[in-house]
Amino acid sequence: MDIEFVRSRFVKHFDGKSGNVYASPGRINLIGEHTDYNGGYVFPGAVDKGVIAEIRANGTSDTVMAYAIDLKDRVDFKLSDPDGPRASWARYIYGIALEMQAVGVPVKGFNIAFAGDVPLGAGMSSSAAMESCFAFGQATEHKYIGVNCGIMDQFASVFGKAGCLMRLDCRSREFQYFPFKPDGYRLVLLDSAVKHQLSGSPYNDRRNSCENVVRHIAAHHPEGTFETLRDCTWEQLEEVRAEVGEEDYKRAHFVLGEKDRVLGVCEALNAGDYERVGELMYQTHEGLSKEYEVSCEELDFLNQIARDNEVTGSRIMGGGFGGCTINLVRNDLYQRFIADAKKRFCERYGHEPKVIDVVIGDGSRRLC
Ligand code: GAF
Repeated sequence: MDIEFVRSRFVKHFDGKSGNVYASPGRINLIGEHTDYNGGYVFPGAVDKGVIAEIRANGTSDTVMAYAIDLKDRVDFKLSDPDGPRASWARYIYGIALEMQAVGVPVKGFNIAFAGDVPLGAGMSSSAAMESCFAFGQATEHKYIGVNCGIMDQFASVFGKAGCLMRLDCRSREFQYFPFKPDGYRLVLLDSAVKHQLSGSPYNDRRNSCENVVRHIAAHHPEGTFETLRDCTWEQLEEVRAEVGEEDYKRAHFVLGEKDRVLGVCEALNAGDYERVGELMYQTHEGLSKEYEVSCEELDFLNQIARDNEVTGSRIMGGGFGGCTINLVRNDLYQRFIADAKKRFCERYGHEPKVIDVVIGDGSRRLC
């Protein structure tokens, strides 16, 4: 990401003056998928790729002039317009500004230009990177984009720390940094280029299924407090199996297992047992594919290639429905795995997967 590049565009597109520059990263997630909105644990880290935005007050009461450098698209809108802008990228800016006003921050007109290098639609949270350059990303997703996401992406983007993953308890919001420099292994993402877009996708349906199961369990146990699947046990899930139906049962079954797997990964990391971390990653992939049903043919194929190459661990990363796999691979197997993945994927789908080596970077910050 290049500050000078963003500054040159900002100065050119507006009134020649410079503003303040902020950076916010995308994220990876080692394990703990679809657990955040179920009150469970996640294990993300910020990456060295993200969004840089330059911003300056423009002296108006509520006019925002926004320039998306990569798209070469300029949109001006008023914060007082109840509908807001139509361009989806501009709706993030609109949503964030309105959410800030809603909590009492006086937001006036401003100019903004931004650029990013997080691959779009790869499941690395380019939208959270954009939102965290400002604040309040999760509410923006809910109210202005239509994705009832959990807190993981924005949290990782804001609190990321170079060289560390973090275990976040999404119920209490307590988190702990875990230095992550696996001796003899590396993390690599393979982007299927199947564009994952959560808005309008069955992402919200998955969340509804989980909430439905919680409601049924709560009805059986009026003495207890059941806010999310985090509060539910395996036995309680079995009790409501027939009444919630097989589909919702499978979704909840995955989530309960995933909660345990994150804890299993923590134990394995503490013991330096990366082979165990990898086993749990494969189990997560199975669950996301067969129970939560957020995989696709291309991602299952990439997972199979990882297995064939004896890669330690591999799974879909992020919300699913496209995007990439995250792979924990021994250094000595890395070249062979990547070459095989490129060759076989290209033979089947006519293009190679994009290879993204993971470097764990810092969270949101002001650059100048
Ligand atoms: C997306 C969402 F934005 C996150 O909140 C999380 O639910 C993730 O999918 C799945 O773990 O990235």
